[in-house]
Amino acid sequence: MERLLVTGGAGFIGSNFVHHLVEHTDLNVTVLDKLTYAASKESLAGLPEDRVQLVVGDIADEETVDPLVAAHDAVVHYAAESHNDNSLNDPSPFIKTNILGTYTILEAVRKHDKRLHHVSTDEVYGDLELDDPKRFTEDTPYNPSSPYSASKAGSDHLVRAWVRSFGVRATVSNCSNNYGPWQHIEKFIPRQITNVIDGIRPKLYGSGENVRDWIHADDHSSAVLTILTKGEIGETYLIGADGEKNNLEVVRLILTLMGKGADEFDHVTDRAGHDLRYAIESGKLRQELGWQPQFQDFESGLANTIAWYQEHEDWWRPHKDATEAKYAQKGQ
Ligand code: NAD
Ligand code: TDX
Repeated sequence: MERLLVTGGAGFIGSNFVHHLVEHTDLNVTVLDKLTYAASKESLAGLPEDRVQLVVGDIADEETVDPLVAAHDAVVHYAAESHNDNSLNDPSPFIKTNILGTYTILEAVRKHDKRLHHVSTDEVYGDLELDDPKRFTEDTPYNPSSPYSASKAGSDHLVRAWVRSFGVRATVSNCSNNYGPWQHIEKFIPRQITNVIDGIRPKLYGSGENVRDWIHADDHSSAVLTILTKGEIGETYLIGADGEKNNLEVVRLILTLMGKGADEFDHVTDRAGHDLRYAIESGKLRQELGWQPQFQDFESGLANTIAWYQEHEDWWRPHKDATEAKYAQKGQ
């Protein structure tokens, strides 16, 4: 494998993956990205031009996708509409990109017999009770709650069907909540960090008892690279770093790490259909493929992330007012 096509490589996790590839492999990378509101070319700035190329285009456009897939050895598919709150406001781009876009990628890898890794989320499994001793495994039944998670579940099913019916050489991963640099400020952690920088009180949906299982984006990247190189075709791997925290704890930690009082936040209108808890059991990936996360200490990973947003205000500032105006309309 020499040439890799990375869809969505100008987004949060995709750009972290491209940086990871440049640092840890000799691969040449083409990023295919539509450059939606969630993307940023700056996240790829400074990477060696002889190894990383950006093609601006839509994954649902067969004429763009087909020749690119033909010209690469493998595809790692990150491109998606990714924000639950946006999917509640308008589901249509989620259906087009996440379902039709994945279908277009699948038809191209089938036609040209290329290896595919499909990146997905733990949200396809629905949610868990707070006191449930079980966590999500590769055998947990699908039960998505939001238009976003339903569209990702649909894309996963398409990949599994193309493996079984057409012999496409694909793997799937379902990862828990990522944090780290280059995450759009609509998402929970960077929204609260940039709120505190601006003197705005963090906004907690509902009671804040909802639990997310946090993993650093660089650990997600090393897991995807491990699956791409060592994973068994047709298999699904869950990616997680044992990082369960409720939202209240996370907001309090952000506030204290930023020198504020732990209670200087507001409770706001809850998300419709808000999933209560996600938790990943990642034993298969660790035992069969020998992967393990490097960021084991959430507090220090969060402190690094806070420092990154403090140092990169030029990157997020242009989006802050519009992002907050959208939330304000919904009392959030
Ligand atoms: P993001 O919204 O930050 O980035 C998505 C990228 O895809 C953007 O660069 C955007 O321009 C691009 N894109 C969107 N529609 C496109 C289209 N039609 N054609 C080409 N490019 C398009 O998302 P993210 O948080 O980086 O998530 C990346 C992937 O990882 C998604 O598939 C998501 O479901 C999955 N995932 C995310 C998380 C998380 O915590 N953020 C966790 C598990 C899995
Ligand atoms: O202002 C907020 N206040 C708040 O309490 C925001 C934006 C969110 N929240 C809550 C909702 C969730 O319980 O914080 C938690 C995390 O919210 P998001 O950052 O929107 O992430 P989530 O909905 O959990 O989904 C994320 O993880 C799984 C990614 O956005 C998805 O792409 C991924 O699949």
